[in-house]
Amino acid sequence: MKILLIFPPLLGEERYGRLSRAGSYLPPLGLLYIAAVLEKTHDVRVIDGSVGRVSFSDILCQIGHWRPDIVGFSCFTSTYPKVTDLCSSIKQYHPQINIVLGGPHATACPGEVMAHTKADFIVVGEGEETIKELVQAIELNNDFSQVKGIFYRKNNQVVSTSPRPRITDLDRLPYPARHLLDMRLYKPSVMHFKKLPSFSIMCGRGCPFQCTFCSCAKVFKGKTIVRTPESIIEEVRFLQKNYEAQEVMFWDDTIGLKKEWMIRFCELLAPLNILWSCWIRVDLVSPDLLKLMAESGCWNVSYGVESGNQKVLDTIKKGFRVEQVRNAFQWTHEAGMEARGTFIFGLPNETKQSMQDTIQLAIDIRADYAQFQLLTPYPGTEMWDTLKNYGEVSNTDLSKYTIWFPVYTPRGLASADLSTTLRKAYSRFYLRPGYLWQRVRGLRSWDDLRRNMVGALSVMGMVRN
Ligand code: B12
Ligand code: SF4
Repeated sequence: MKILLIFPPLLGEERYGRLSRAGSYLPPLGLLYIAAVLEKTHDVRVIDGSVGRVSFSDILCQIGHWRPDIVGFSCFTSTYPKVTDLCSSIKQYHPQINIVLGGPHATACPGEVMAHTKADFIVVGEGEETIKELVQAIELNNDFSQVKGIFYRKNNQVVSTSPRPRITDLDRLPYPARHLLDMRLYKPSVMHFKKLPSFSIMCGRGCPFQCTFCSCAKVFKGKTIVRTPESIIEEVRFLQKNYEAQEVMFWDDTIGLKKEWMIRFCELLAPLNILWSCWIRVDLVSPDLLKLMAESGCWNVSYGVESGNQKVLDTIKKGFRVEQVRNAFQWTHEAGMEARGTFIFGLPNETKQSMQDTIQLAIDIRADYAQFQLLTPYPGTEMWDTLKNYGEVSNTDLSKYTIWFPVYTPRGLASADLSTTLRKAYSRFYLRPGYLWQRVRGLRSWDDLRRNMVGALSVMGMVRN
């Protein structure tokens, strides 16, 4: 069968607002995992509308020329309105095409998505096993009730099948089909790489923590399942050999849940002579682990700090203390690595003072890069269900649910407070003499200088009124 997989168009400006120049443009690994299992037995093409300037008409033209049997979309909350429009256009001109949706938003509210779009199927959660069976059922005109983990239409009704169990052995999965996209189009955010090309890799799926704003646990429900260090190292080698990778980024929700796993991982990475970076929780690191990470090539560690106020951290069930944030940043610097933090404004119980606490914490811990963003509630999260207890949704246009627009206002604050604080946070943090000196002192090459200049220009765009 001919299958076209699409990551909907989402321009840099729509995704990152004023920071578009500094944003990350990374391949859609979820869609490429789906492509990898399908291309073994089908003819598969992928369009990634998050890079370049892919328009609706480009997509419709490709569909008109190639005439796929199935079109699959990856659907985030922010891209849901575009997916809805594209489904309608496809059905209008090519009613015979089967449309399948997957990804975080389709997984979080499949019934609603079926009701409001012209999609024929939704694959809930992890998609590799389900899509194989679903495509086979479409090809053979079989009964869909046997395909676990889907929503579909039957006699004008939306029906669902029993849940699909999680894939327990991730080592068996093929690598994402990166060869179906032009990898030269992708680039991490300016301050998130030292050398190019740099590739993103996933080491596992799921997260055992319960932060109320996070939708990660929804797609990969239940257990956190990780690949063996050996399998990941093989993928790194593959990327070095086939794409001349100079650097890899581990984009797992949180790496290093088990210390022994992490130690083995570092030991195997060290001889590859590759730079790497990862996301980890502040309460999972220790000075000795960070030292080991640095010795094996890690130069940059990102932490989801979220808030500098303990009451707010407790409200979102973050599960760590501000003190642990301070320690993690200090130890990371002592190990010789950069430490980055992401911070959210507008969380439940947020006040003007707590937002100041957050900015002050980012400064105190000498974060090498701070990403301040606005709370964006996503369907399927605990926060989504309890929003009304703490404030109100001020914007229901889901295309604005990209973390840069004030869409939710906690009680006691106004929407304008959030936008103003966001701008002030960037200027207070980045335009300090101490920060500028920290960056200048860290310059090691012309490339470093160039990346810092691009970052600086983006920050100027952000702080401008
Ligand atoms: C890496 C990453 C990024 C990268 C790359 C994004 C990309 N192009 O994929 C960057 C930094 C660019 C990014 C940006 C954003 N991201 Co992001 N990102 C992630 C992260 C950490 C990993 C994604 C990943 O590779 N997962 C691994 C794969 C295997 O999982 P998956 O993508 O879900 O795919 C599986 C299933 O969902 C399903 N599936 C997915 N698509 C399809 C399609 C079909 C047809 C089928 C059948 C199945 C299927 O099968 C896949 C394989 O099992 C996730 C968190 C997470 N753990 O997933 C957040 C996450 C996806 N991001 C999120 C958000 C909000 C964003 C932004 C809007 C934020 C922003 N403004 O910066 C942007 C916009 C997205 C865009 N257009 O790029 C949210 C989405 C929540 C939601 N409900 O929409 C997540 C879940 C994190 C969170 N906060 O909760 N992101
Ligand atoms: S925010 Fe991070 S630690 Fe919390 S549930 Fe999400 S991925 Fe896990």
